[in-house]
Amino acid sequence: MKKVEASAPSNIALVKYWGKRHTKLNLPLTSSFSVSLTNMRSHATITEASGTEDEWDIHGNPSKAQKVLACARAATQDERPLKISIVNDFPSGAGLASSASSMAAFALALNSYLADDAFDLETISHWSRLGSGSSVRSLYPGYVLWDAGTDEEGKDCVAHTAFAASHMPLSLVVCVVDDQPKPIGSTAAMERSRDTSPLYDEFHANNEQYLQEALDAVKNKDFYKLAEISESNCQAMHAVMQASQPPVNYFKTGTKQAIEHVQKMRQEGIPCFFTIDAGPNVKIFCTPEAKDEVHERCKSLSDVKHLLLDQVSDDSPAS
Ligand code: 2P0
Repeated sequence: MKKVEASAPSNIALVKYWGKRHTKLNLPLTSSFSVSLTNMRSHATITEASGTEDEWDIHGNPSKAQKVLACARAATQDERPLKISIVNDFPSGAGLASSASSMAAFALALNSYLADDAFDLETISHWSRLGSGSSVRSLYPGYVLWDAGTDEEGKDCVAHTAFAASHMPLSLVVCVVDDQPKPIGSTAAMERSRDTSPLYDEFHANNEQYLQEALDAVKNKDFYKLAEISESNCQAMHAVMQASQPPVNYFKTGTKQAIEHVQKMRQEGIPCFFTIDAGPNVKIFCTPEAKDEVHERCKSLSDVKHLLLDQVSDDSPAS
């Protein structure tokens, strides 16, 4: 029996995506800039279904994956029922980008199963985007720029590696404050922000400048500039969320504790900065040399359940 497996990493945005120009197609209003990780990954396996229906073994509802599958089927004209398993080797739905990595892994597996790897990465990214916008970034290694594009159908809404991870190596310590699924999903929360937050337009108006400064900081290997831009962009996104009605608040007690801890460590000269996505968990980026110290010092945080270690990766998910 034919069986294919594919995997893709989680990615963390340094300049965030928080709003769409087309909801159904998951086309972002603005471009975003992320790093793809090494350890936190999703693994997709596809085999033949035993009956006439698709069989799903995935975390939560298969609705996002079904959109990716429909797109791959339309491209390949292959309607065979499939048995699909997608496993994340880190907490799912907790703001650790598990939809991104799982949809990227699934789209790669579909290209292998239905098309013997005939489609290129750009086409695969159009499939995976329908399940999760930010999954487009998980298909590329290193520092990744996802261009919002302007085409109505999203033909130019594509990502690429802007810099190799080796250009400016970064380590990551994730403070897991809560590993339960988030109270409101990203798509619904983005719509609420669009409809009610007075800070929504300003956040997007500033995107071009954030992007340029973040790209320059990486180009110049300027860790502290990247820290400044990335924290500022993260705080601006959470301000947009919190100004929504009703507020979108992903922070918990441990989130604030970890943020203060990062600020204290940086004042003491430890090169580190934080970023937070649609969940309470705090991602602390640092130089590889500082990783052990940051890791050790985060162990004392009483409201942090556990720590995950990772680093920016140069391994291509599609290789
Ligand atoms: C990001 N997030 O740039 C931002 C920051 C969450 C906060 O991209 O609606 O689950 O499926 O496109 O892919 C959330 O990503 O959202 C996200 P949809 P998705 O990382």
